[in-house]
Amino acid sequence: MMKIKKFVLTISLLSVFTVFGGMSAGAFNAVKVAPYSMGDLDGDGMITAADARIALLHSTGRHTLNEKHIRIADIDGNGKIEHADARAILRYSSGLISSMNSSGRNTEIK
Ligand SMILES: [Ca+2]
Ligand SMILES: [Ca+2]
Repeated sequence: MMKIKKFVLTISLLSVFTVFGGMSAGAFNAVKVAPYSMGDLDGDGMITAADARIALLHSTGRHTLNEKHIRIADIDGNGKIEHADARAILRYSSGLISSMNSSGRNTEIK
C-alpha cells in the first residue's frame, strides 16, 4: 500500500514539475539567488520548479546527483534527498514559504 501511495505521489509531483518546469522563469515565480545556492540545482541563479524536479528525480532514482548537488538539494539537512526536499524547493520557488526550512537555511554552497 505504501508503495502505491509513494508511486502516486511521485507521478503527481512529476506532473506538477513538468508543467511548471516547462514554463519560462518569467511565466512563474522564481527566486533569484547566487548560482548553486541551496536549492539551485541547475545553477542558473534562480530557484524554480526545474530545481525541484531535479531533486525529485534523484529521490526516485531516475537521476543521480553528484556530492555537491546532494548538499545543495538536501534542504532539511537529513543527509538524504527525498520528496520533502523537492517539495520545499517547489514551495519556496512559488512563494508559498519564505525560507526553505525552519532554520532558514538558504546559503551558497562552495
Ligand atoms: Ca535553478
Ligand atoms: Ca533531505
